[in-house]
Amino acid sequence: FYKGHRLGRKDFPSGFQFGVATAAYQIEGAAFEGGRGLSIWDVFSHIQGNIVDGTTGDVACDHYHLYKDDISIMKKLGIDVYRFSISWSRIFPDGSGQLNLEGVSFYNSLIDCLLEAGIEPYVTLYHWDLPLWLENDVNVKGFLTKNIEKYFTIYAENCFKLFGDRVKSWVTINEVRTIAVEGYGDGSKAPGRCSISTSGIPKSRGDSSTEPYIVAHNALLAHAAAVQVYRKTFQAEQKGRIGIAVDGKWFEPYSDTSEDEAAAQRCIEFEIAWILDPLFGMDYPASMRKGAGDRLPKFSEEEHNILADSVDFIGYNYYTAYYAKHSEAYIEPAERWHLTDRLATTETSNSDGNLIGERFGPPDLGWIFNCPWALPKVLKWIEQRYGKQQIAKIPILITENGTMDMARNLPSDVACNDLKRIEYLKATLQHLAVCIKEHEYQVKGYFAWSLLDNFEWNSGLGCRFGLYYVDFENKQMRMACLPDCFDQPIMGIELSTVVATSRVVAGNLSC
Ligand code: GBH
Repeated sequence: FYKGHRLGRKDFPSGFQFGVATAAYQIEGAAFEGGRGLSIWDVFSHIQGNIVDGTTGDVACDHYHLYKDDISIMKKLGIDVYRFSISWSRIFPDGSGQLNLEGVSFYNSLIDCLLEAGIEPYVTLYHWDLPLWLENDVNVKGFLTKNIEKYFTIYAENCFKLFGDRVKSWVTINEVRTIAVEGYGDGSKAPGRCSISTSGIPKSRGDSSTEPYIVAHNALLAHAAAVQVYRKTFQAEQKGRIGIAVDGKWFEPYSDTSEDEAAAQRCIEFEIAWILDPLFGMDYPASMRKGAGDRLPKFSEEEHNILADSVDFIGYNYYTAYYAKHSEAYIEPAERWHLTDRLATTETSNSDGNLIGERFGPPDLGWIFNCPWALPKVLKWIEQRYGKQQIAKIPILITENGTMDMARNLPSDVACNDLKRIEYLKATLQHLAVCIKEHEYQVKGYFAWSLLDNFEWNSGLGCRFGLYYVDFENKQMRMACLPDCFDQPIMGIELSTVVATSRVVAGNLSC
C-alpha cells in the first residue's frame, strides 16, 4: 500500500475533512493593536530567557493584517476546514465586561472570508493566551481557582452569540494537559509557574506538586460549563457541535518486562486518560489517584455528570511517542511531580538502544521523534478504553499533526524543499488511512499543524512547523515549502507551486 501509492481523498471515507490549524498568539501579531488587551503570553514572551531565541509574538506572521492572503493560500491548498483560535483578550481586553468591537469585527471578517472561500471554520476558544486581567485578579488567579469557570463561560457565550450563526464547530480548550504541565509543572510556558527552576530562568514560584492537577481540574470544569451554555442556549438553533482538543504522547515499554509494560500504560494514563477519562464518564485514572493521592482534586457528583456529557467530538493532537521505563526513584515531586507520581521515566531509546523515532535537524534538538506508526496505536487504545459504542457516538478528529525541523531556519529555497517533513506527513496520513479502513475507527478529519511557520511558544520563531515558510526578516513573506506533501487530490497543491509572496496570491477573493 505504501510503496508508490499516491495517497488521495479516495483513501479516506467520504465526508472526511482535511484542514490546517493555527492559534491566535502564534500567528496574529498586532499584539498592541485593534484594542487588544494583554495576555499572559505577552508578558511571558517579553521576559528575557523565557523564549529560546528571544523572539516574541508581537508581530509573528502578522496574520491580523494578512489574513486575506492566508485564506487565499488555504484555498490553494484545497482544504475543507480551518482551525484557528480566538484571542480572548481581543474580545475582552480588560475586566470591564465591555466587548472590544474592533476585535469582534476582525473575527467576523475572517469567518466571512473563509466561508466565501468555501472553507469551514473550526474555532478554538482558548489556545493558551489568557487575558492578563484574569491572571492578575486575586480572586481568579488564572486557572488556579474555580472562578475561571464563570469568566470562561461569559467569554464562550459571547463567542457563540457573535459567531455561532456561521461557526458550526467549536473546540473549548486546547490541550488541558499541556497548560497544566508546562504552565504550572515545569514552567516552560505561560504563566511560567514552577517550584524550582531547573534552567536558571527565573520562574514565578508555584507548587508544581499540586498546581498542575488543580489547573487541569479547573480547566475541565470550565470546558464543561461552556458546553452547557452552548447546549442550553445555542445548539438547537445554531446546529453546531462542540468538543475539546487533547494531547498526550504514545508510550512504548522500554523493555519487555511486565514492569515496563505497566509503566507505559501508566504514562499513557497520566497523559491521555487524565483528560479523557472524566470526559467519558469516569473518575481520573486509578494510577493517578494512587500516584498523586490527596493532591489530585475530586469531582462532586454533579461535576462528574456534567463532564460525562460534555463533548460532541474529541480532538486529538498527535505529535510523538516515547519509551516508558519503570522507576521508583524518588524525585522531589515539587520539581518533577509528573515523573515521580507516575513511577516512570520517559526515554528516547529502549533497552536495546533503539531510538523511538527519527528526529529532524541537529541530533539533540526538539521534542518530536517522528513516529507515524504510533497514531493508530493511540486510536486503538482509545477505542479499547472507552468502547466502540461510545466512540461511535463521540467521533475523533486529528486536530493537529505535524513536525518541525530545527535546522530549517535557512534560506527559502532549502527551507521550501523540506523532503523529510513531506515524508513524515505522508506517512502519518497513510497510517491513518489504513487504520480507518481496516478497523473502521471513527476518525472524521485531519488538520495539519500548521498553515504557517509561526511563534512556537517558548521555542520562538526559529522552530518551524509551517506548510508555508514565513520570512520573518522580510515582511513575513509566505512561501510554499511542502509542495508535494499532500499528493493530489488530497489538498490539491501542485508540485511546482512556489507561492512567491502572499501578495501575489491575494486578490482572488472579493471579501
Ligand atoms: C501543540 O502542543 C500546540 O497545540 C501547538 O500550539 C504547538 O504549536 C504545537 O504543539 C507544536 O509544538 O520536551 O519540554 O520541549 C503539543 C503538546 C507541547 C507537548 C510541547 C510537548 C514540549 C515539551 N506539546 N511539549 S519539552
